[in-house]
Amino acid sequence: MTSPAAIPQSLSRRAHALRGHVLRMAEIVGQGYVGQGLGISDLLAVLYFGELRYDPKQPDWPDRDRFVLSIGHYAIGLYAALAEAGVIPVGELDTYGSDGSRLEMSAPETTPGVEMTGGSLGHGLTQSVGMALGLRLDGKPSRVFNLLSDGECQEGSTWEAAMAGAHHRLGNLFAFIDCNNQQADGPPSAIMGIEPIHKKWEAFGWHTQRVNGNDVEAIAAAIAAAKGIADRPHAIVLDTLMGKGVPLFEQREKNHFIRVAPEEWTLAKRQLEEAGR
Ligand SMILES: Cc1ncc(C[n+]2csc(CCOP(=O)(O)OP(=O)(O)O)c2C)c(N)n1
Repeated sequence: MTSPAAIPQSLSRRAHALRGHVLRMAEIVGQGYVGQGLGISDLLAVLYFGELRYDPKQPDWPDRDRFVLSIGHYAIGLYAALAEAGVIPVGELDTYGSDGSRLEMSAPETTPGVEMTGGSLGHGLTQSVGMALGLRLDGKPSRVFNLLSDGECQEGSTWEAAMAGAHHRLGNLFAFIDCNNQQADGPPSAIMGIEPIHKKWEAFGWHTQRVNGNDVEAIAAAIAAAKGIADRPHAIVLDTLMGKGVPLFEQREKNHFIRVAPEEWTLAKRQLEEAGR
């Protein structure tokens, strides 16, 4: 079981390692949700190496904290974290997205460490509210950490769940909203604007903070502050940069699903290496 005591420098190193795993998986399939995996690595490093209570050798340990990935297509990031944490073998990452692999492009709950089958967006917070309520009714100390997207904030089911979470005063529920300012067809402001999104969570009765989602210290501090409040669920809005750590991908205009030319991988890996120095 991990203890929530890692220091920020080691968290940055972990985030860098996760980005390396993301590139490795993406290069094998040649395309995909690379920008999301790179953008969310800082949060996943803070959670898996500084906050979550889990046992890598016993992923179904009943008292574990639950990490619920609403956005199934971000699986590439989650697999990177699960491999780095020792829940799945690092070598298995090479099977990502291939026929018969446990590491499907959209995470299925049959894979160790995955709590919810993703794919259909807008269901993660509803399930997380149910889990948090159930855990509390069972007298369990476990907490639920849900990662959802800015695009999911356009879905009614998210707000029903937000209302229920506040009504039941679920202090054991933490929602991270990845505001990477992209959805499949462009920025949310051009599709259906969601801002000021932190004020909406606040208005729904959640203890709300907004931080730079690519700053491990800021994320860890926000979680620490949230833990001081027991009678409300917690929303932490993360402003992230898709492709973070690899300028080649940071600068792509439409980076929801990136197609990468074979020769670009060498540059991408070199850029990540330089960012990690
Ligand atoms: C209910 C539902 N509607 C539509 C889709 C198709 N879809 C897959 S990813 C995606 C983009 C959603 O935007 P966001 O969640 O912000 O993801 P990002 O662009 O940051 O990856 C869409 C519309 C889906 N998976 N589920």
